[in-house]
Amino acid sequence: MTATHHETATAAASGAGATARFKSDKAYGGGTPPERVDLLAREVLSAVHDTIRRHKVTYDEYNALKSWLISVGEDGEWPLFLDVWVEHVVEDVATEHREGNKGTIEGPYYVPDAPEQGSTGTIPMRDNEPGTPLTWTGQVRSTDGSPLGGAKVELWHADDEGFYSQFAPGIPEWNLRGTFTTDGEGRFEIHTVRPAPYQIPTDGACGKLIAAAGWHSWRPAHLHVKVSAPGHELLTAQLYFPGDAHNDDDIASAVKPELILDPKPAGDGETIAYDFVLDPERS
Ligand code: MBD
Ligand code: FE
Repeated sequence: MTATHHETATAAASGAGATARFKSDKAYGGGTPPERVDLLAREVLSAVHDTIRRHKVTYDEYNALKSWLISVGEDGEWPLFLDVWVEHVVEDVATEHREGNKGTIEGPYYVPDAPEQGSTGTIPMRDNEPGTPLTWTGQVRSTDGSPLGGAKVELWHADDEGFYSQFAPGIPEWNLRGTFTTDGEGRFEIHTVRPAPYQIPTDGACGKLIAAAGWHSWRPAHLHVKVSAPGHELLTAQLYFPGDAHNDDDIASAVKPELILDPKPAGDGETIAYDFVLDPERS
């Protein structure tokens, strides 16, 4: 199948989708106590004030910021902006106690409840889905080495053009999104295709910031996963491919050396072996 959504993929449409997804699915942090809001809001504002004084920010620059912030909301790009430039630090802090697998950011394009595929299966994809076929075998274990049968491995990733189903037009709803459940020995085998690198939309507010600052707009190709098992902390991670030009300068700062795969050629595609170790929940 030839993908034809190129012309119609817009920042505003994928941003609106990501914003709706977030609002339908996430707690808002409404329980944050006033002392904490006071402390954090004051410190962030104070860092802004310091920057203005240190660099003698002008009214022109202040108005450029104001109009840009308005456009982030209009384009629905708050999820994209925050997940690209802020989430990686939140993730580091949230998982620094872990002994098991390194994780990384979730990003804006996760959708829960992707179709169940069992322990061995093919992720939902189109007939003749473009891209190098990928066979991934792995095992989920606890930090004490015991295999975790019945663990969930939720996998979602971009297609061979860098587009995500449900956030770009013209792609079937659950394309390249699936839930796998490990067998009694904690093992799984997943068939999919290699994703392409991801470019931040150039026509939205985030793209305007990138262009205005002279940055590049790329994330390296990646597979997103959430791995979960009863009594264990949820692991959110991404896996990367060696040699990707942007592994060293991911715009979202989400690559860690432990998350880079070692694919081996096999037939008309490649195989990867990657296991997960989950931390037991802390009491
Ligand atoms: C992505 O695909 C992604 O994973 C992140 C973190 C941000 C933007 C797009
Ligand atoms: Fe992604």
